[in-house]
Amino acid sequence: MTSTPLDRRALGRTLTQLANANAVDLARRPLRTPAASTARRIGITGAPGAGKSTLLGHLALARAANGRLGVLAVDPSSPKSGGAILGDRVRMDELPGASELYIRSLGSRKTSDGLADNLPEMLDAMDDFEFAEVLLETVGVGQAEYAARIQVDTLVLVLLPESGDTVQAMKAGIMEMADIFVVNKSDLPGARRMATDIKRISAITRHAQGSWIPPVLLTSAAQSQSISALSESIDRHQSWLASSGRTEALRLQRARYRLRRLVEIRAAEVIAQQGAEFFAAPLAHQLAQTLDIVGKTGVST
Ligand SMILES: Nc1nc2c(ncn2[C@@H]2O[C@H](COP(=O)(O)OP(=O)(O)OP(=O)(O)O)[C@@H](O)[C@H]2O)c(=O)[nH]1
Ligand SMILES: [Mg+2]
Repeated sequence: MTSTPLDRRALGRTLTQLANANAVDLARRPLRTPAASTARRIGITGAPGAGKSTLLGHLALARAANGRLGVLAVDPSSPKSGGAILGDRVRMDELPGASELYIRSLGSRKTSDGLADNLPEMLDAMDDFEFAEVLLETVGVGQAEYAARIQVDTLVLVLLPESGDTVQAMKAGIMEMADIFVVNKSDLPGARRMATDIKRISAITRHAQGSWIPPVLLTSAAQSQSISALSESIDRHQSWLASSGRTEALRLQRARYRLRRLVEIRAAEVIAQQGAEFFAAPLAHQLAQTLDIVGKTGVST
């Protein structure tokens, strides 16, 4: 499936360099055409403690036979322990024959969107290293989901029974973003009822003919068939993306997001470096004047 064996050290080095790169470094990287994205990207997101890492570990085992598999876990609190926890859950000796699995935990330090620093570039690096698939874990509700949505092809939203997660997700507009809903820890009470509620809400929120109807699944770490069902659902969504032409659209959206992000990072760097000088500059003066004019004329932007 892949031509060269995975050079783990080189990949590790590349990811570290990218995590520390500033906007100028990033802008100097050769631009990738959307078509150069080759790895399937699957996002697993949800509230803290929803069981994402555990689920991801089981999914990795179920999907490793599909080719070189990368797992990136964004852990805003403790990047080191997050990786260790996930590492422990995936026992390498449980992997099928020639599988190649790479797991890395990423810290999120500067970013306001809750994702790891320079995650888009790190995901591109996974393409350079010929991964067939990347599973991405992100924590949080709100901005992190939006940013994750752009970076992945298939977004799995993990919810907990009787947690108020559905209400939170609805408020943050995540119900419309998810491709697959998972009510996890289905061994706990209230899981079935919650799945029914989500189906009802999802039926109201959706939309046009021919669009993807997000399935609502029940999963539990102890039930391997629930993990297989999730894995199959991911495959179905991937096929749907390819046949509907959505993959291309997603990749273009990603390229735009990335450009905007680069400009934002650069602006933040300039402000941090030049501080008062920046604000005293003619640009700031112009900005103030513009705001004044806008304020007086009542023009909204
Ligand atoms: N009852 C039950 N507990 C589970 C299940 N899956 C995971 N857990 C437990 O839930 C807790 C959190 O699991 P994690 O996989 O670390 O959850 P997470 O969403 O990755 O957590 P963060 O990364 O900290 O947001 C752990 O104590 C797990 O043992 C399940 O299917 N059923
Ligand atoms: Mg986790």
